Amino acid sequence: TTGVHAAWLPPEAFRALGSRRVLVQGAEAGAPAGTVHEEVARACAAYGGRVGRGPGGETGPYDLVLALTGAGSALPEPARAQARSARGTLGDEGFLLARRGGVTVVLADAPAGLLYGLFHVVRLGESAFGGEDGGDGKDGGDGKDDLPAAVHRPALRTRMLDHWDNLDVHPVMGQVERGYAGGSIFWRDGGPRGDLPRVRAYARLLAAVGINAVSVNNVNVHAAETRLLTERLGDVADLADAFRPYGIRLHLSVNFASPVVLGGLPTADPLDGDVRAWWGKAAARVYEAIPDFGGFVVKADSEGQPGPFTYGRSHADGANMLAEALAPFGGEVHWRAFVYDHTQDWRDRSTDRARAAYDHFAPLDGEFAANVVLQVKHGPMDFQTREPVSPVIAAMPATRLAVEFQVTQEYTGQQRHVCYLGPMWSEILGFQPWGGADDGRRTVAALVADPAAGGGLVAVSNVGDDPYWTGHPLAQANLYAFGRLAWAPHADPVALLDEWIDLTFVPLLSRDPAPLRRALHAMMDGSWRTYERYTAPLGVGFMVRPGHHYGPDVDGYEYTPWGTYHYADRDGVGVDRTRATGTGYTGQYPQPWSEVYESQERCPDELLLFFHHVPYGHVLHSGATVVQHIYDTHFAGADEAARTRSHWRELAGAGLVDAALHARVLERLDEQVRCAREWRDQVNAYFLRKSGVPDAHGRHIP
Ligand code: GCW
Repeated sequence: TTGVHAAWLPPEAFRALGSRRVLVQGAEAGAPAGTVHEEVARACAAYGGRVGRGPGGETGPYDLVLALTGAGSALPEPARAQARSARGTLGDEGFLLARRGGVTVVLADAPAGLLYGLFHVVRLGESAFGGEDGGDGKDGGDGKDDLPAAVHRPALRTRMLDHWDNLDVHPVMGQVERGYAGGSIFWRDGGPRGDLPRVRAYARLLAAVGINAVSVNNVNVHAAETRLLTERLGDVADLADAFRPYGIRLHLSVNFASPVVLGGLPTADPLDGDVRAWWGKAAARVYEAIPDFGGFVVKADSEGQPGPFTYGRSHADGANMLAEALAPFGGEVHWRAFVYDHTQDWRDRSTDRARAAYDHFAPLDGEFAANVVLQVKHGPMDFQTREPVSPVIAAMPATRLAVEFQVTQEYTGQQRHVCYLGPMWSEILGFQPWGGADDGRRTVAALVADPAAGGGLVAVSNVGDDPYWTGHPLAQANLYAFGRLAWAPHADPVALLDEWIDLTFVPLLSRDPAPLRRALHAMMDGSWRTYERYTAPLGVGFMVRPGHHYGPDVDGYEYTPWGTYHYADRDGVGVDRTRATGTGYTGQYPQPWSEVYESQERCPDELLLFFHHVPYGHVLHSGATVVQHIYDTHFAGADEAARTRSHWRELAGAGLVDAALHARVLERLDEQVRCAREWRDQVNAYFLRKSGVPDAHGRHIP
């Protein structure tokens, strides 16, 4: 759509494909295979290639064949033989890629696979055709640029984005809750925004990174949004129509109290017959309008949202009731595990917010219906810059679990700071809840990928109606990396950054991209750790300004009811979550972590203050005392932020990135540098004052 940045799908990224002779077989199977033909036709029109869709070779011979394995004898060789042997092995979304005798072949058993195969070819660029030279398809089949057949399948079945979008501007949260990229691309003034081309453009970007599910409204379901399930269903169906061609199923966040609010029933008790019947009818109406509807997302009994507790029922009762309504249609319930007491007294050291999800849900393991997915935030608190992996993930073997990330950077710089989250997510996905036992095969990624039990990966989207989609143009990389990691959790996040650079910037360049690549890596590879250095230290979390959560306020949440304390006093800092003397949270982990985290000596430095309250003079593994570490990292982090800006400044006028984009990023970097200094000074001054320990290097602490 015009006026909107093309992100990782600029037309130029289709040059290699668009200048070839391409056969698309199977487009007639409908969405999303038809999309493949449309994409190829557009690329060929732009770059002089030709596209055929029929059997025979009317525009052949072909450089690229994209086909369903079922196409059989309608395919030219070598695709025909390959289709014969691959047929039935590729799954709903997988594809095979091979190159033989100058022909690149992409085969899929099902239409979605063909679409993912197409975008894979786009990512490969010239190398899909044998590289920069000699890959013109006229090599006479001497085999020198053959590629052995490789099968690609998504590791996770569900790869989902949740939008926290409201229909209208919410008085406190704005339109998109924790949104840092403007208004919603779906809604405006209480109704549909009506820009379906923009929604399609979004769907296309998501398909290109493998996302296959989206929820289009906030998990805090306010009055108007409650009606998306009923009166506004037509608007939801319009969105589903825009997502469908890209293989993306639409979901809705629903209000647990809907039977009361919408249905006029006296109760929303999940065991009440009328309530169950109401949900059954509601689900049937949804599927009439949207036959491939994905299901419901539910935040219940959490931060004031209604839920089964009102009726003395459990989360399993609530989730299973909705599951029963959706089951006849193949829908799923994403029930969120983000449940805790937000009316705590800071003096009460026996209540620990970190314990809450496990305490609520682990006892329910095995009680959830087969089409319920329990959606668990990756950490026990709330999307902090550094948290341990949630113990819930290892505690519910008989429950389908999805892990939730936050691409929108609520606590990681709010899309004003450069903070590439790929490395954080990759650490989480690679975490071994049972340590090296079981040969270390059971990682978080493996748990959510399990074909029978895995619920996949979900993230809160960072997109809005901003011309760059994400407010900060470089925050596009987070969305890109999330999708790619949900497809291939073991991918190297730095390599994903290269993919993103190669698609977003490089195709637009006629000059050497190396300086741009170097600058972006210098700015982004370590940006999460940089952000960590100048914000809350050693895993203790928060220290943000209450309400909007941007910028430093060390004691901002210290005396509030939210359960997010650091307990700093004149002697020390940190939360004692041990079994021996603290809240007992460490006992929620299996071995070896329950022992590792319990021990001040063995606990990793970066999580020390999450698990332990220690004196300022406590010596870390790094050799520094806690208070000196705080000073050192805050000076270093703020300096690194300034260096990040220098790298970007050096690109000015070099013609490597568009001038408007350069200006937008620079404006954000100015704010990052300012804010990083503010963090440095507030945190350092706070701990200097509390501890009375001067900086060993005598640096000025204002
Ligand atoms: O992180 C907190 C946010 C809330 C959000 C909540 C949740 C949508 O501050 O804005 O509500 O988490 O995940 O439900």
